[in-house]
Amino acid sequence: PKVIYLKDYQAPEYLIDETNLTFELYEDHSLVHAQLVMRRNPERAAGDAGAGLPPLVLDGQQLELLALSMDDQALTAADYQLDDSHLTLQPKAATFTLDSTVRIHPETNTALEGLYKSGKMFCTQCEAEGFRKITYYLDRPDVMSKFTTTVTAEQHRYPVLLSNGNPVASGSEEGGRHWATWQDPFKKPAYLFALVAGDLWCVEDSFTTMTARDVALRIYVEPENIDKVQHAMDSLKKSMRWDEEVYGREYDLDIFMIVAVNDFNMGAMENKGLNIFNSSCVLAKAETATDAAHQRVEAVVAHEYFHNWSGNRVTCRDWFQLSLKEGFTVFRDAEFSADMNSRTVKRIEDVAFLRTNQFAEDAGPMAHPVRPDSFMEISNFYTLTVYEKGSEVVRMIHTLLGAEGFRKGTDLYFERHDGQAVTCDDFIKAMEDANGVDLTQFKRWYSQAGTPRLAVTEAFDPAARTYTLSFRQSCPATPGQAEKLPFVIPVELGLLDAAGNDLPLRLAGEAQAGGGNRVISVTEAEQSFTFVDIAEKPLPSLLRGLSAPVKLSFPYDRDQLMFLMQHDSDGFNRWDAGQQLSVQVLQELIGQHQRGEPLQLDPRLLTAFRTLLDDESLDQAMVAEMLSLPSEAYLTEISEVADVDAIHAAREFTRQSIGATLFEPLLARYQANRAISRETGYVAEAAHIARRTLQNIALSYLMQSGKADVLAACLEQFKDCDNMTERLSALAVLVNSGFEQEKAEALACFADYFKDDPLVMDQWFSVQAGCGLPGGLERVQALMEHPAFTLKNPNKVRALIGAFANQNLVNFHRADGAGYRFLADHVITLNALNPQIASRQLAPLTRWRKYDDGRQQLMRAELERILASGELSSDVFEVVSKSLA
Ligand code: BAL
Ligand code: ZN
Repeated sequence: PKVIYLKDYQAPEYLIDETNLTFELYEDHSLVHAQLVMRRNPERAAGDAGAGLPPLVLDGQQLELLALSMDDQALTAADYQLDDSHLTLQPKAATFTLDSTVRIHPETNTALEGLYKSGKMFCTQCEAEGFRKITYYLDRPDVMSKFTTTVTAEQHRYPVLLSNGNPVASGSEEGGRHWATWQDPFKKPAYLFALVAGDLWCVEDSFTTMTARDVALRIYVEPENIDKVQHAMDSLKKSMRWDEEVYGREYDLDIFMIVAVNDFNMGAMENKGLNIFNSSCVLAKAETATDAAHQRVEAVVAHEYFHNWSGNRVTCRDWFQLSLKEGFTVFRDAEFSADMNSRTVKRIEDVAFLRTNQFAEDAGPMAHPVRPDSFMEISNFYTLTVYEKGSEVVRMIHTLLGAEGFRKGTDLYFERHDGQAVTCDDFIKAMEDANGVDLTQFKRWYSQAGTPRLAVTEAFDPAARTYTLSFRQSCPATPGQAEKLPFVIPVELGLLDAAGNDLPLRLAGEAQAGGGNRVISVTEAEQSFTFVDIAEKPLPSLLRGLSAPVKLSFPYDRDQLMFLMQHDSDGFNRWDAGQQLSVQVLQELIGQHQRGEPLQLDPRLLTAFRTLLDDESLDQAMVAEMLSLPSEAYLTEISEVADVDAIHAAREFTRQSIGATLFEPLLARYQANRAISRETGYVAEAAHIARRTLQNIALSYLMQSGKADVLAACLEQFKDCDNMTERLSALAVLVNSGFEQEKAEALACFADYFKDDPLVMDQWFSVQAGCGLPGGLERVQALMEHPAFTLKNPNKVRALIGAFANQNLVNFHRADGAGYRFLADHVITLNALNPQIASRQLAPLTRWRKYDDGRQQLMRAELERILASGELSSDVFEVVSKSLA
């Protein structure tokens, strides 16, 4: 495959003012008629007088060209060149109309890109480059066009026919077919095109916008899911209101539709006026979806809705700018979730995810800047770096400018660029111009890959009453980037006195002290900040809320971390101090395991956890977060060389010690919370979610004891609850226990009851795939044969293969390499079926440098086997070849 470079970007030679599409959908093929009203791009026309018009090169893949005409003149094969990805022809005039008819095969499209069938319905996924599998087109985001779409299909099978914009006409045809025409008044790139045809039911509601316009809201699902839509509808209305209140952004069409489909590569897609969702990100009711799933639905509905402005009204000039819309929109959805739920807990969850997964990507062979410089396959760049780190970059701008300054910047950005396809630089320029600041150095966050390190030391001078913090920043080399220049690192901090209060802060040279929390900007490789009027040596609380996506180090001892856990005014840093304490304790145990010594847990961790459990005034959600140990994946990420077995042994030993030593307070919390669950039934509110989370964490620790009465409590919860949060937690605890008979019965009973609900079965697969008890690979191999499993459904692949390789590290990294062989076998099969999903599943193998020599060799051998396995998709080829480089 060819490498595409950002530096080679050129504006399009031609533009498409109007796109008129007619789809004829049949069971064994479909026909697409496209009429494109085109003209020479004036931006590129300077030399035309002498040189004549350049050729028109349209993108097109897997299309059978049946007819082509220009300005109503039929073209023959002599008039154009056709290869497997382009149609090239020579326009005779600067404006012209091109008509084409192609035949495509959605019914056999297993890549789920372009037009395809999910179950019995037709649907589309065009981002990033799927539209070229629908018709010949200028399939690039800077070509924006007004679309009119007519869909014709058999009425009985496909009573609902949808596309972008507003419905303008419909009717019946002979032979039991019918049609509908949709018109989208907003110009858009082809990646935002959508079409759906199916036997769907919908839940309808309405929203009155800030200028008192009524918008019809419809969520379409297959009939059996009609009772799982209310939560998404509520989330949609909250999102629409929030975007008006926080960003001043109003919805612009008269109708907003969401469609749920079972087979979908991504989480969801923001097509203009017609969002298409993976059913896992829209369907939720208490009996079948956990609290976490409900929160994910709320977040994804918001994310896709927010794209209407950050993505659709203002879109990307080219795919290197993907983070322009994704980083910004992730930041917007994270702030929305923070406002709807607990801000601190949301930040904790996001940071734990970022540190475990994005930091690992930044340290691996696929590391790339938030705005990549090159790619082979753009689908490989829908990454945690573009999304999550991109969001952190926007968050830092928010931190540096403050909420008001940031809003001034977004107002200017939307005003200046509405209807345009723009770049990350345009976004920054709007922030600069609206605030009168210079973000030139800050922009290195877009161009330099890797996670910066920030090492901090302190010096207290009692005589001068000064306290100095010295920062040293560095950033490891990443592929293609050996040296990095200093970043702008906003560090939010406080200094705690002996009683745990924030001291008023005054930097040397400042006239007076400010509050106890402030942001300083570290901009140089080495830089010191001296605080004055400091009578006694304080304890610093650094990088509050993770104010920059960096790895911070400060030589805290364990007593200091325990102090911060209790006293830091910043909830996030209280949690983070607990995590650092746990990491220190776990790393000590890992060392003991490696040296063959008996494991001895530092009792201070148990003391800290007991304090949390005993304090009933604390927010239960925070207690639950703080009682959660760092994951094995995170412990792997922060290791130089990850010792899989030692990490697993240390963490399991700690869990057992917690369960044994804190049995009484854990049981008290469990019983009290479970009693409320029984009494109130399921309540979807934050306080109840927090209570259930703590209840289930307590249960998982208690079960480590192996006591019969804990088993009885677990079985009681499994059988006698009214919601998936309690049921699935009880099942997971059983699956990870040694109670073989009860486990088998519970799994069978669950599968029998929920066998017809694919999303619940995904959870059933995941719980088993993640079980770290010996024999994990064999269990997963057996589950691959289960009738509910299929490689053709991305959710199933993620639930079983993905959960095994990413969350069951001790089994996946078996020393004999059988886990690696298993994954490689399925990547090879998936490469032919669905390249995007195949490439995604590869990630754990790409991290081979983290492991010991033996495992490194085994992992590399599997990557080489994939490379030699035959014709590889560009998706898989890019990841494998970069991993082996
Ligand atoms: N644009 C792809 C799906 C999403 O990020 O919303
Ligand atoms: Zn997005």
